[in-house]
Amino acid sequence: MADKFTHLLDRLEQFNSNEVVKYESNYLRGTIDAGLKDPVTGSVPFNDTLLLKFHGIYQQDDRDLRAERQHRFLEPNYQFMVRVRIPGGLLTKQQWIGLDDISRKYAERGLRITTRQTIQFHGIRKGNMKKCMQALRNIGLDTIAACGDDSRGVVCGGNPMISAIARKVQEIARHTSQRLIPKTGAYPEIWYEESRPVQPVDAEPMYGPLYLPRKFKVGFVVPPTNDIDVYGQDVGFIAIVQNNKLLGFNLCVGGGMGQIDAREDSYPRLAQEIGFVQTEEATEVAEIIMGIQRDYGDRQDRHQARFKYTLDRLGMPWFLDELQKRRGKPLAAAFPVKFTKNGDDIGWQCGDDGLWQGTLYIESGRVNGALRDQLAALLQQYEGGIRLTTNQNLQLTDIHDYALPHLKIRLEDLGLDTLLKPNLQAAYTISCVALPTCGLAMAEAERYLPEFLPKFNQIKAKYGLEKLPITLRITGCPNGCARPYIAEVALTGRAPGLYNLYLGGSHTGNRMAKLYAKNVNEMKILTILNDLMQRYKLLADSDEKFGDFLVRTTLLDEAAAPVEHA
Ligand code: SRM
Ligand code: SF4
Repeated sequence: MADKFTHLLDRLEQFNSNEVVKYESNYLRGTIDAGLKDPVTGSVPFNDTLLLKFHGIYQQDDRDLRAERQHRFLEPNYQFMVRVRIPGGLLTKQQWIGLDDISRKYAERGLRITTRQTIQFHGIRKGNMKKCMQALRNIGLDTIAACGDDSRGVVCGGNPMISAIARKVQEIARHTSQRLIPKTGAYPEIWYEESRPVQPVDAEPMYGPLYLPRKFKVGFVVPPTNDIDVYGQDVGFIAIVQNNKLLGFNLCVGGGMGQIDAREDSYPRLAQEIGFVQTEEATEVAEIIMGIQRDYGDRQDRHQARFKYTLDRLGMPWFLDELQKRRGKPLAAAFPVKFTKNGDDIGWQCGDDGLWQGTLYIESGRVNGALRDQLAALLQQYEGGIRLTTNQNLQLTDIHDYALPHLKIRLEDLGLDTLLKPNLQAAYTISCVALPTCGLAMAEAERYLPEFLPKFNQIKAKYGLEKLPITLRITGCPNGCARPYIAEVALTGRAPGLYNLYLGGSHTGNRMAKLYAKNVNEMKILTILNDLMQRYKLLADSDEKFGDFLVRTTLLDEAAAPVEHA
């Protein structure tokens, strides 16, 4: 095995400390098992916190309680976030019921639908971790590579319930996820307590003992809806459909949203379309590109380790050449592609197979309290499937004509019908988790959205813009978990109550937004938006999107040097 990776192992001494932790972990085992059994602390040793990520788990602590516990000389309120692997967001009804059950038994704050269409649990205690993971296995789910330096949950847009093409793309996304996950036996050993077979010589044939330099994200999308924000993925596949047949995919590479305000050499980046691959080549191409990033990604500086930086450092001609060498042939030319929208179609839709689906708006993806109970009650008499979206919403899928009237009545009886017709803006708005669980949050996001959104809507209403969809994203820090830098309007947290305001991304997610004002509070943000929407009302072309208007009328030039207001 090692031979395949000597080019990396020979340089281990030059690499950052995470690389050494991975190398010494015996393929992600570390001392995780022993740490879970230590009753003295609610935490696990530091190195194991790094390894746990590959198992889909983050050690966190409740930040609302930090100061008080410190004052009382107590250790932080340690708890774990568990992220499930649900490629393409597809679940059966039984799986949802199982997830709901896990959330009640082991988690706090219910279930959280993420911006990569999976479920996260928050607040799981160390002593419950194995039970949680085994309960997931019992419903046919796992958390492998949901976090960590590996290929993360593969996202798939285009709504597989609506067309045969999208269903095919969904299958490829699932297959790709399966192919790209680590193959180490550590996962079943630790979580399911399966006995350890003799370690194969090639324990990680694709990854090797150092895995990837950083996270790696793959997504599939079916135009005309760019619901997954394909240009924000490390590797994106855009379905090309002709005469109702899936020809293959335009390939785009090098997207990424993360940035650190303190580092000028960090930046969000749009993926570039570089060519076309046949349908049956997609998974292999994803694997090849992952291999290139494994071999050439920066393993010294983790802040420069994402694939987008590898591309910018080594150059696109180099990358295309390397890809061609590894594939044995060049890419075909990309097809012209047009996206016309983003977000989800909330409400009812009928697929080409005559089955219905209802998309429910879930604010910030949080399913807890009454909503969790209402959905649980609904599922008691429900025969369809479930799909989670990258806009944090939940779809009821595969509903036959004959079942629809009854389902509509049940939704009404349970008070869930309102989620099928929220305010239009809601469908274009997402926020990340942020406080109290996210260790990197500098400001509120999920808990701020319910305050901010009505105020945003009030301004829209003042200028009669209720029917104008504007992609709006809020994050608690610059990391960009709600993909803010491609939104028409975005707030990224800087400090409690203060945000950077980004404006002018395209509605379809293929143009970057620009930093308009730095460190602004709510009053300033609302004043700026009020001013811009007033101008939009007066000057916009008919059907012009808000982001396009800001760019066309060069209002964004004002931001050449973003205003600092703190
Ligand atoms: Fe994220 C780190 C939550 C999608 C970029 N993200 C985190 C952590 C794990 C914080 C940490 O490292 O300690 C957050 C856990 C919060 C919590 O308490 O749950 C977190 N990210 C999320 C989720 C749950 C946001 C949400 O509200 O839904 C999303 C889970 C997706 C999933 O199911 O896999 C989530 N994160 C994203 C996305 C969007 C996407 O992938 O489409 C991005 C931008 C795309 C990208 O990766 O470039 C994103 N998360 C980051 C980054 C910045 C990475 C970088 O390149 O610099 C971090 C920080 C890091 O990795 O160092 C981060
Ligand atoms: Fe946490 Fe920042 Fe991601 Fe929000 S954007 S979840 S605050 S890392």
